[in-house]
Amino acid sequence: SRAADTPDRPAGELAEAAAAVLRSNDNGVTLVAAPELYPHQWSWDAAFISVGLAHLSVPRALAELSFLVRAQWRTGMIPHIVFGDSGDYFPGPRRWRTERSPNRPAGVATSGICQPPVHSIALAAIGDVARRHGATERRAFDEFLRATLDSWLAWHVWLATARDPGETGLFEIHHGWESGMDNSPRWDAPYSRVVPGPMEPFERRDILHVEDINERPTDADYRRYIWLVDQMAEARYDDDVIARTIDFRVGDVFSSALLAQASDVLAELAEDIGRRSAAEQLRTIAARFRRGVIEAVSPETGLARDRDRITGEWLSTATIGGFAPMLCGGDDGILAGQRAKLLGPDWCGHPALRYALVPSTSPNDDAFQPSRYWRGPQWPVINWLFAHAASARGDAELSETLREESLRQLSDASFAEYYHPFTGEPLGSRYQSWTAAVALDWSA
Ligand code: 9WN
Repeated sequence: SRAADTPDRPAGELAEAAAAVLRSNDNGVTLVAAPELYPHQWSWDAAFISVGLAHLSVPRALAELSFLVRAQWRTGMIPHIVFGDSGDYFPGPRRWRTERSPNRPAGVATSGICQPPVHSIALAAIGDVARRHGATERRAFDEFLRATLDSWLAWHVWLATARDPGETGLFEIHHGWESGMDNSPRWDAPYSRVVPGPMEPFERRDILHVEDINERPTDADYRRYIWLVDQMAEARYDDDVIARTIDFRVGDVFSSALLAQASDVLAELAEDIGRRSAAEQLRTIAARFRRGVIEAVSPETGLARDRDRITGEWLSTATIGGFAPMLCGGDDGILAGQRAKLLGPDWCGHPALRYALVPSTSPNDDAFQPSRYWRGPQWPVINWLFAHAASARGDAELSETLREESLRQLSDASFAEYYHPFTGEPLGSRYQSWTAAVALDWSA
């Protein structure tokens, strides 16, 4: 275990508190993403959560991923929500209407879209913990890997085909929720062109579970979110029909970088168990998306850009999406420039920041809003992703800086969903599972 005491709370105590959150968010079957706001299993949350759980029990961590894999669609898609039996969340299964699709999984209710493909990154991290824990956990990990490799492969292949049929190297998302960064300014321009028509009324539930509704997306945002859900239900979740008819089609640079990174990691795991041709297939996917990410870097700003597929426009708001190359690599010059920028005054080095961590939007960008969700606040899981990728690249200095600053931020033990970048105040949900999970990984 690493030696690191935070000024406010010793790492051991923080780890204990984080473990207690994970235990209390376990509903006996799966971990809810958050006790009140998100009472179901979310796809990318489950990946981060499983990394935290591995420190408590590798089999429990693997069970979390099994539960998710059981909900995989016949197309290969891993759905963004796996619904439990109860829980006050909108939109629930009744609005998603995924029963209209012949490709939905049997015996489990899910949403009909995906989230960023971080699962193999988590899987490899669990493998590292399993190796340290000894033969029994190592064996459990190997068995799980053999049993699920084809599922993870199918998931990556689906993203690379259904979502990037033209082999552009950026896969397409059809909803801001698919990016995991729902109302990020990344999506302002494409969402401005989504104009909802008459629709079945709905009632938001999210605003009942936060202290201040200004920490959440607006009602106008939600109308667009649900409009897109209705469009997909109308298309019976047929990938080809959706690609032709949906009002939101954007090449997502951050998720494409994660796909490249995760495909490389999964290729290594595949090799470990003698699956050579799977490994080769995954390396081809990794190479395509790494290229796509590097090609998306703006020569003017040095930041990577998303691309609106309907208008062809590059989207260049200064958000965390811009640092996608720092996840997947691919060009040393670009990486060196990005590293300097990340630590500079527009980002982690901004003088007003309470903790030197990556804010979701640059405080110097016009779209920046310090307490509204993905428009400014700092998200611990995102900082974990950057720290983890830096460490894998051999940049221990960056990885340690982000870890130490994050542990200071997290030392209030509120395990908030996101934090005010200037005051350090916890925002959104409290006792959010993935926040507890990364706190545990950083302090275990
Ligand atoms: C919609 C669960 C999820 C995260 C997302 C985050 C938020 C949902 C919502 O919560 O999104 O999927 O209702 O706002 O944006 O990244 O996975 O924690």
